[in-house]
Amino acid sequence: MRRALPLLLLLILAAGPARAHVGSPNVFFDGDAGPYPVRVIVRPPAVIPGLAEVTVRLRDGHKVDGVTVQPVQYKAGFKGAPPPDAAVQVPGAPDTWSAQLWLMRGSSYTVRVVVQGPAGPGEALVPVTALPMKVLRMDKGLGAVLVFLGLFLFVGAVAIVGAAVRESVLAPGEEADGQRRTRARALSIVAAALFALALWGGRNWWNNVDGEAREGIFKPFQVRTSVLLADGRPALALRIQDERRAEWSPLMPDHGKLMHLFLIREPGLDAFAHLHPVMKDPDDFLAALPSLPAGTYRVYADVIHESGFPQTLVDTVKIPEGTGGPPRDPDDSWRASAPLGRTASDTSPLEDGGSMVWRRGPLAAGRETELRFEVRGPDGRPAPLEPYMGMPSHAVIAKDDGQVFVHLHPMGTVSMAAQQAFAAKEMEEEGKAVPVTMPAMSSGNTISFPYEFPRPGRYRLWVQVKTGGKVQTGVFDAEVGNKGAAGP
Ligand SMILES: [Cu+2]
Repeated sequence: MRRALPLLLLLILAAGPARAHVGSPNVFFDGDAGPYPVRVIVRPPAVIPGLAEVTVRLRDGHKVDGVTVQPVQYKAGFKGAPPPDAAVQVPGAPDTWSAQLWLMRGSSYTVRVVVQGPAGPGEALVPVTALPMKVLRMDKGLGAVLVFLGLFLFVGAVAIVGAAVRESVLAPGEEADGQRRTRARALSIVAAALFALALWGGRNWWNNVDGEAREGIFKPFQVRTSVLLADGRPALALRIQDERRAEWSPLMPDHGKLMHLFLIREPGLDAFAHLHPVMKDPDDFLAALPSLPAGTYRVYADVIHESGFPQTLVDTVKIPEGTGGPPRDPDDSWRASAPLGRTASDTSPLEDGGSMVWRRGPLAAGRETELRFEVRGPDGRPAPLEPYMGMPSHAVIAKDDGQVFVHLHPMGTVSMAAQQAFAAKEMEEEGKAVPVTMPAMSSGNTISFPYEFPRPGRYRLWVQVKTGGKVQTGVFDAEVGNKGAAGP
């Protein structure tokens, strides 16, 4: 036992955290739980089933009596949800509560957050997508320990067979004769072969299970984009080519559009477009192309299913010279700018002669931050913001290598359409009307986005607002350091 203890300790240590970010999976929500303004952060697990970490912070420092969180899977509904878990007040941060939730299936969920306080209960729905994003790798040290233990068992089992054949029927102290020894040796070899066969079978079984897990890793729908002539001008055509299409629930509009398609020119990220393709048939989308410099563009198309499940469809497309013409959708917008790295300024000129200023704070990967911007008119005075597709602002953040793309709003990364889908379900099942957070427009000329850069590196940000009836896009670059590099 004394010898087993360090080994056991080694096993426990070796099984420590193995988490990596894929894309930008963490969910941010700035909104209200009834009378309480809250920020909810959900860090979904990378493997399913897995534990999601939920943080609920009272944004104006409210003192409340308790917070519960409950995972509600879309298909199972509110009736089929497990009972709510009580969140624990974080020591030293009385306005912050934290909890862990098991997400059992790859699906769209909402986390129902209920705050109990002096002003009564308040509820918020925070949509979260649980997806198997990776297969956990075995730690090398743990692997070595297991190989050693396996060898030990194998040799031990063969030795037991040999000893049993040789000595089990002998009286104590009696020596085995030559015939017994020979038989023991022969049967040891047979036993070793049988055990090896069993190991080989086990290996095949494991490879099957592992292969299934790898196939279960979520991949968005496959799409093919191309440029073709429609009504005499170049247009971007996107076709969904995926077997799963028929089994999944149909798409629903978010901010009033079925698809929000973003084009980002490679490699300098120096041209950007935010288009709203029109559905020609359930698998075909078409958008007239605005005037963009020719080149290779990354395509990111945001869609959301009626189950509240969002996807970003990804492709690349070559855009030729000679695009342009009036936008077919008045909410389409585009912007060309200097390549990544040459926009170090915190002030970005806007199309109308005004400017947008980034009130930049320290940026570190994996650390919650507030991206805050101010909009000024051509006269240098604060410019009042008008809603752009129902939001005070839309922002897109992309990493230079294409590995991170996120579309966010002042209310965070959650999709309003997903929130509404769950609110409608709650109304239907429980007759309870949960007000869906409507983004406040009262912020004057300032907007801020809750976010956490998933990994260090170079990023570009496009921040879109509407002033004077026109969409304006501010362009900023960010160098994101390692956690810990930016001070406490
Ligand atoms: Cu948006």
